[in-house]
Amino acid sequence: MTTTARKSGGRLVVVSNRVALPQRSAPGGLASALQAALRDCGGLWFGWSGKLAAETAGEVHHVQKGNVEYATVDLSHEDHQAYYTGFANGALWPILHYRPDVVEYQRGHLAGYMRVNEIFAQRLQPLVRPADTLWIHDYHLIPLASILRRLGLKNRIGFFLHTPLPAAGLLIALPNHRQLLETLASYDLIGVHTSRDLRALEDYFLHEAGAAMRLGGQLRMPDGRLFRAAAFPISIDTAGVEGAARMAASHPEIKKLRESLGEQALIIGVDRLDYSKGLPQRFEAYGRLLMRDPELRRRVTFLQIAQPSRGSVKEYRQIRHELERTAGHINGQYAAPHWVPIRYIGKSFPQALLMGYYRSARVGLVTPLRDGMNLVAKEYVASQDPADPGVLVLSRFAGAAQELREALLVNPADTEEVADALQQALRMPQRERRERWAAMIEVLRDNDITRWRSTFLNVLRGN
Ligand code: GDG
Repeated sequence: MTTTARKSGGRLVVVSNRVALPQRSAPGGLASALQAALRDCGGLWFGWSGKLAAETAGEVHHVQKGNVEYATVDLSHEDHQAYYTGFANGALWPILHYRPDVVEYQRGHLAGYMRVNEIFAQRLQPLVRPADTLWIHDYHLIPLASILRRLGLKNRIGFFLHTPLPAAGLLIALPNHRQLLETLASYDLIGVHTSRDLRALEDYFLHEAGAAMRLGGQLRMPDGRLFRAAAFPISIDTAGVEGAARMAASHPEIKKLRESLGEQALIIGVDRLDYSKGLPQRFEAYGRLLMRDPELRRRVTFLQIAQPSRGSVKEYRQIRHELERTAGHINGQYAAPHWVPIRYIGKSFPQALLMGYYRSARVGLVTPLRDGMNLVAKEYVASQDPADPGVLVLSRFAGAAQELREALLVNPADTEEVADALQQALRMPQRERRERWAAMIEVLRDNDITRWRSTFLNVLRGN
């Protein structure tokens, strides 16, 4: 990718709702991968500054670091409310995660979402050069390419959806879905995580938007516009995570955790606090395990790290209270003076420490009701000690389940099944743990985050 990109002379322009500015410390795997892609051929990262101001995009803030420029704009309070809280996270996120019951649709929110996309496009357009390739990320920015095309941009533009995509039968529950989703046809390439998401996308375009499938997999819209869609399963910096987890073993915080556990086996969950992550069901499954397997009591501890997110959306505040209540309930029922069944922590930790926590855990419990990919599942696997690896219990409805076939796959809504899997994981002999882990780490070493971004950009650039 890199040599071809350099030859073509074009820069990469990444657009996402939030921008990982270079002065901020230790960006996550995706942000580092995008930064690396930008450095490869020089580029621009454009998006929201994360700040609220009197006016949306009154001015564009520029930061230059090496050959990469960061350009960010502020949002007005009203636009943030409509675009981000209202439409993106109040309507789109739930529908994309198969939760039409949670959708709070308002025409004014859709209008605000379209308005912010329009302003983003207006501010971005003068910064783009003719040979640049644009890569736009996620559900906040679906209509961006269609507006940029209207403003005259002829560049190659790709889109990657980080969430799942439900079948057309569900997507049509979103009011005005065609007004929004048909704008996807303005991209040259649409990337999704899995073949299931891809089928859903094709189904929508073939049966709702009047598109036709052409030989070679391109879709053709009734107005003649051609575009391509494909699955690109996102991944992690596998070697980086393996190294960080090895290093973390000697970190004082990790040692403290291990000492506090003594002989107990650790089950770990790490999630952004979100109703799509299946946390209440996970707690219930763990409670069930303790109820029916008294032998395990005091021999196991469940550590759940749940970083708060999107506090401006009502459902996120509700789930936080629900979890605190459930954890308290289970602890109240089973705890002993020297043992607490659930350690629930509602804050975030540095990445390096997380990898150490993963490595200390006999079981990684990753049970979202729906998840585009779920990078925690992949990080858990890559963090394990090859000589004595833990077991991944993984929801079938995480995109990661398509690749990590040797995990113990469960339906997260079936709390009996999850409790069974926990029992199996806690008693699994080392030989079997090693075999399962070896198969999974091979997948992750083969498809890491560098492979993901270079494959996407190669297809987009037609290399
Ligand atoms: C979206 C899609 C898709 C978690 N807690 C802390 C922390 N994390 C890091 C993890 C991991 C990342 O955040 C979470 O990624 P996930 O993939 O698990 O989930 P989402 O945030 O919902 O991501 C998802 C992803 O986009 C990529 O396309 O896989 O399906 O929903 O890397 O390690 N990081 C730090 N402190 C924490 O407490 N520093």
